[in-house]
Amino acid sequence: MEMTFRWYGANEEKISLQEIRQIPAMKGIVGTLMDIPAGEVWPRERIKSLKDEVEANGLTLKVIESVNVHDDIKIGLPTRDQYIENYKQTIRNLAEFGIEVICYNFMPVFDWVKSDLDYRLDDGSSTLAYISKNIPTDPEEIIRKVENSTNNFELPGWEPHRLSQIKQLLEDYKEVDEEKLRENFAYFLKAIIPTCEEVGIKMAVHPDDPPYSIFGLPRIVKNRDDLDWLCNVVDSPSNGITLCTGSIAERPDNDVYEILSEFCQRDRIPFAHVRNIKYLSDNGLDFYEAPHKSEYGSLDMYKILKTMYDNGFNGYIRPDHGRMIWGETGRPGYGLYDRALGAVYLNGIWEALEKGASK
Ligand SMILES: [Mn+2]
Repeated sequence: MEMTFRWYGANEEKISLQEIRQIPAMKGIVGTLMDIPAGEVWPRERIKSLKDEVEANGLTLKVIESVNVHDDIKIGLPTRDQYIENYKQTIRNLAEFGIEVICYNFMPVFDWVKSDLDYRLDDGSSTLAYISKNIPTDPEEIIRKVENSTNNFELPGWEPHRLSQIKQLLEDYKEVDEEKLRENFAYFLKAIIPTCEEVGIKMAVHPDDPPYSIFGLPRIVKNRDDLDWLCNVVDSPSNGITLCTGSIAERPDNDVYEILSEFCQRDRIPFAHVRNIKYLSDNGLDFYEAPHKSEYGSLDMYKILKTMYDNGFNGYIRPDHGRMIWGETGRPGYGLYDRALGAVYLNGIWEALEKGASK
């Protein structure tokens, strides 16, 4: 297991690499080139300078999150083949600089969705929440809502340029149901996984967040059976999962421990996001992102890490989101302090597991 921290790049961040390095036992950065639009090739020189910058600060760059998949690939338009070729070139370029894992997702139009980016907890901290009644029925309204609460940071998956064409995008997805989306996903994987095998990259799909359909758009990476489908459609160790405990558990009928156990055993989890969530309703559909420690949320973090440990997890891990605490302001979900606390807590559990096992 190697602990990592998501970092958006010097021009996109107020958190410095040096601050991240000072988090005890922090080893690596989960990096990105946020300004490169989906569909374009990531230039070698940009990857190199990111890697040099990260390494100059005593950290490693082995994981990228995300290389976004162009909508034409998800919709299945004839233009997809060029975008897939570009994606393959990006894979080759990243491998050349030692990248091992690429996190991505296959969600139509919207990446993650939350209703509240500044949800106040009793202790005065703020966090992200999903309260169904606060999700507008009009998708344009959720875009306005999110744009108004970003603290002027661009949020991953919420690229203003792309979402400014939301009407057209929704129109383009009109004929894409679950079956069609699955077909297009298989087409994409069959095209890129051989390249990944050739250069030693593992693709790691992030589960849908939330893991069910919203705004009438199909979602196909939402439960155990979907993950099983994914692993089988191209049966390769290069075709893996970013197991995000929070996203998977946003549907309480998903047994996050069982899913972790199965897909660790199948060696398909090269990267994990580990966070806790607190259910606010019996159906579990309303929740907020809780502090990492088990007692604050609805997930048992010890059981999560023990399941990973016992089933041979040897990939990269990061605390997923964090609250805003101690007066910090910044990109919602991605402050320094609470994510640092999360990383240290997860590392502590892992040390106990390792030492307990060697007794
Ligand atoms: Mn996640």
